[in-house]
Amino acid sequence: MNGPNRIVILTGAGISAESGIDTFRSAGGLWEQHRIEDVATPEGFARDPDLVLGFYDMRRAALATVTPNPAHEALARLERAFSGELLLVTQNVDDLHERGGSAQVLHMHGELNSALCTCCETRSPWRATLIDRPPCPVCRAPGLRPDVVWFGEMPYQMGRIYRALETCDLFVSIGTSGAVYPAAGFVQEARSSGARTLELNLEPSEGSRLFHETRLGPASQLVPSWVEEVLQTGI
Ligand code: BJW
Repeated sequence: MNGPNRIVILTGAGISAESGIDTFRSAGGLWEQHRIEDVATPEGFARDPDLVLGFYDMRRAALATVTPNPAHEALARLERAFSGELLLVTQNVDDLHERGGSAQVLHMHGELNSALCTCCETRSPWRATLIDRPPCPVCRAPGLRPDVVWFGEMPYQMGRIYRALETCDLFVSIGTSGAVYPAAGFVQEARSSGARTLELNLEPSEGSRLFHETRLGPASQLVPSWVEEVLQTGI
């Protein structure tokens, strides 16, 4: 194959928008209905835990009612058929990549279906509500919080992500506004390592000018056609 041997793909809320999950920064998005500093910071959680636990319980319940779209399914096809190395990094806390068929997904901002114990720091698979203060399955303390990364906290597995960015041939960013670091800086990391960079998004993101190529449109159309391109021509 002539094409890239190593691909890093970063996804954001835009890839799940057509499944019916609100993005953060669009009109009618999550941050229009909730103040970021109230629901997505450790300080907000300390101030009003019921508000934050209720917000994530509501989103976890909503997640069970939606299904993956053709963009998630196309990335799963790519994972199965691509002969090189592929790292799929998502900022999303939903599980639509997994339900769409992807076996290896790195959730850098955590997962809705996981709880983090503030007492023993164990991460446990979680489908139920948290607002009723259930005990941690490991230490039994009633100190569970959503296992998600809030502003001011360190995203998961950054070492592994930066190592992959240093050696990738192609970096593809899908459905993210480029407003939140460190993910917004991945394109520059990849470029400085010599990778080609491609953005697939509904509209130009904050970092569009940093990409070699930007394709605009809905993820459910752009992603399947890009995947076919890679599998047929190797790019
Ligand atoms: C479609 C579409 C369709 C729509 N098809 N596309 C000043 C400068 C630089 C950095 C900082 C700074 N001050 C503070 C910071 C750091 C801070 C930060 O970035 N702040 C910014 C506000 C500037 N970052 C942090 O604190 C992070 N931690 C950190 O930096 O630790 C230190 C560190 C140091 C060195 C290395 C590493 C770390 C933590 C950030 C945590 C973010 N958490 C959230 C919440 C997660 C839990 C939850 O879901 O509630 O993560 S915030 C929220 O934003 C969520 C998302 O993952 C993230 C990104 O959003 P995303 O996915 O881009 O969504 P949108 O809505 O913004 O965009 C959607 C896009 O899709 C749009 O472009 C649409 O057009 C498009 N779209 N429909 C295709 N159908």
